[in-house]
Amino acid sequence: MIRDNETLTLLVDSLSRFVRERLVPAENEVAETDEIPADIVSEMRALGLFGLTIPEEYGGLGLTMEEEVLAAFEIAKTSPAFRSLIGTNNGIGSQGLIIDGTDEQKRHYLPKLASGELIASFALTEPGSGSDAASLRTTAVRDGDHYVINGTKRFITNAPEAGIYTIMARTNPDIKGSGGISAFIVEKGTPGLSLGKIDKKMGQKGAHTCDVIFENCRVPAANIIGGNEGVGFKTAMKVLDKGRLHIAAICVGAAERMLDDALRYAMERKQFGQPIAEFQLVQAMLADSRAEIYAARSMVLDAARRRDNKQDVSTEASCCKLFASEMCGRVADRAVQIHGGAGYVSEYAVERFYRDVRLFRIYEGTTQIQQLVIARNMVRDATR
Ligand code: COS
Repeated sequence: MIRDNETLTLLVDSLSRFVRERLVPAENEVAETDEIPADIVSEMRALGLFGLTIPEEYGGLGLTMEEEVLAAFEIAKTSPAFRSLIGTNNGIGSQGLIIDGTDEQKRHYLPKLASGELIASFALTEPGSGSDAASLRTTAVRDGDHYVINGTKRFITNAPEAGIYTIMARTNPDIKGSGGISAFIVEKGTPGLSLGKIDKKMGQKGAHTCDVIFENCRVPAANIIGGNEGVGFKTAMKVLDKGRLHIAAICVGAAERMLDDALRYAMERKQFGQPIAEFQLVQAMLADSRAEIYAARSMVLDAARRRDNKQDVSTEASCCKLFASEMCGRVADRAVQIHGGAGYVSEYAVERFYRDVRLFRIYEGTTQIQQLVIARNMVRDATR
């Protein structure tokens, strides 16, 4: 945790400079090669970006949620692929261990995740279970000191790069819903663990997803997160509460970048004898975007502070993910519109961002799942 404003400002400023000077100039290369250059990955490691949220005792920076979202606002002002590489170590890949892991599990894995020596990924989704996560069918059957895992996980971010996988599997086949699910850490190279081919996505080139396949994969029983069966679904939901807030912050940063690009273009581009930024119909798009970004930013900061104050922010995290990701989609659409024909060609970053940000309304819970969580919590709270 950064306890003083001066150090926090230094961190946010150095992130902002790194994004501007190193990442933005590399965006086209990443989009064309589908790879983040190795020297940039090394610099990200040296800056401590893989361990932003990992507690200091395990070698990370231990940022609070508020500090994390302030950092995320900056990191998101460039291609989401860069954020995605560090995102699983700071978020869904490591949080299961941080929130519910045993001391030994934390000591074993977290320092390597904080340094970026290991990449973590989070494997919940399956071919037959996406939004209905509790219906997952991957099984983990106890056999002596091991569990034998069988099943397939789908669209797993950073799976091709990962050294460890947080996976949710059913340890009790008699319980069809969430209570039969447990969370495990599975290491790369474990016999029976293999990967599918890398998915060809609409956007986010440089961020890789693929299937993770388990065929009689024997995992030590010591690798069950927290040491207890049957609580893996709750671990996953707690991880997602935090992850959704983080993604909402990313939506704010990405929208700010697109609006900056659109504003600059509108001030340079002349039609009917004057910059198009002087036209009120263009101004309306700029102003609506500014107002919506401000609203999302304020929501995210408020929810982050509440989480730091140990409040249950399941509802607020879903509100933030819902509003910020939809807002980001609207800003992307307006930014393309302001660019006109230029917004439809790849010479301008906005064409790429338009495709990249489409994912924000889908992953870590679709907009419709956020609506469902919010409304369910409202009904539950009203009947208490
Ligand atoms: N924190 C802690 N516990 C939670 C929780 C949370 N945020 N949300 C749910 N739980 C608990 C519930 O309290 C319940 O516990 P009990 O059985 O002890 O009462 C249990 O988990 C099951 O919850 P619920 O009944 O709400 O589960 P459902 O199957 O009805 O659905 C949704 C839950 C739809 C919200 C869940 O499946 C979901 O988030 N789906 C989207 C998955 C997703 O985001 N996927 C993206 C891919 S991962 S990047």
